Amino acid sequence: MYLDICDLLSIQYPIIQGAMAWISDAGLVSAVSEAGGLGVLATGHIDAEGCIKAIKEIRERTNKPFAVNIMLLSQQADSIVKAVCEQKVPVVTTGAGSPGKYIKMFKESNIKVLPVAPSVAIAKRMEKDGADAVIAEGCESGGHIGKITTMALVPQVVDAVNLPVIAAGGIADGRGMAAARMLGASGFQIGTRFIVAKECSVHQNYKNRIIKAKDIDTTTTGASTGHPVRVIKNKLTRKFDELEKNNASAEELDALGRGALRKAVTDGDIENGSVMSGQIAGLVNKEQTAEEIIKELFEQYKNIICNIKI
Ligand code: TUI
Repeated sequence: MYLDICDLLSIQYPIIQGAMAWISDAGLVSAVSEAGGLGVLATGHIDAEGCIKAIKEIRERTNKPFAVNIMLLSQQADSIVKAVCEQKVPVVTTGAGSPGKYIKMFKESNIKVLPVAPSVAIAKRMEKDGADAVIAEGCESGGHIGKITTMALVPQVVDAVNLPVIAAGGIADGRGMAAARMLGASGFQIGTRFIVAKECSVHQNYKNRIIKAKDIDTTTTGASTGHPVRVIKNKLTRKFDELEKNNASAEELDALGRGALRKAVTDGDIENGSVMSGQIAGLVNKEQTAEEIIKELFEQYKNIICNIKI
């Protein structure tokens, strides 16, 4: 079903900023929302108190709608859901699991729910559970990913559910948005390009690494534990490869990954830290404000869509 995602979410442009743990904080979220997209606060790395503080900070900086992402693998998910409902945020996105048990609470607080679905079966379950739209996220995305590409996933999810579909994974410019629109998507989630937004507080080394990245610079770690994570190749990923080759236990792999994202994002250690990034990083080549990014994305998208020839 095509439905104007801007009407559903009361935003100006159909651009949703992907939640990124340690990265999408109140500064980036409020800048994206203020520019007319949907800023999404990541909570995978914070507790309920930190989440409430960030929500208040966002509200001090913008009156426009924003979302909070619930990372369902987080030990704090229950308390963050409670906080988000009390704060009556307008929109929630979810990742890394099924939000089914929370949907009643979200609805009672008048919160729109947009779960990430990495497969058709999961998207159908999200629809049955009461989602307002689904985010079909292909494995080109950075971070924790599913198994199939955006190109293959989006049209299959569009055919399988009677909900608006937001495409995610491998989109960083107006061409990617137009391509996803052709597959039936009503909105576009973009993560990697917003890492280099001027308002993004990630360490400058991380931004520079994204800007320098080439098409084949990402890999996945943790495939053997059932939680593959897309990151930029470095010393850490070579250690993961070595451990996985030697059939290391899930505990050993978890220990290597623990604290690694913070090391890259906060300390700027891009060799020993986890530099999560989508495969589209090779296309991201300059720092801009969130407003410049959103205006450029939409202008390019509009020009393509309005000039399509057959
Ligand atoms: O969640 C993400 N991306 C993330 S979370 C994250 S933090 C992390 N760090 C290390 C290991 C694991 C996580 C970094 N990146 N994207 C959304 C996403 N959701 N990708 C895949 C899924 C997903 C998977 C299974 C959504 C639903 C699902 O359902 C399973 C079920 O049985 O219900």
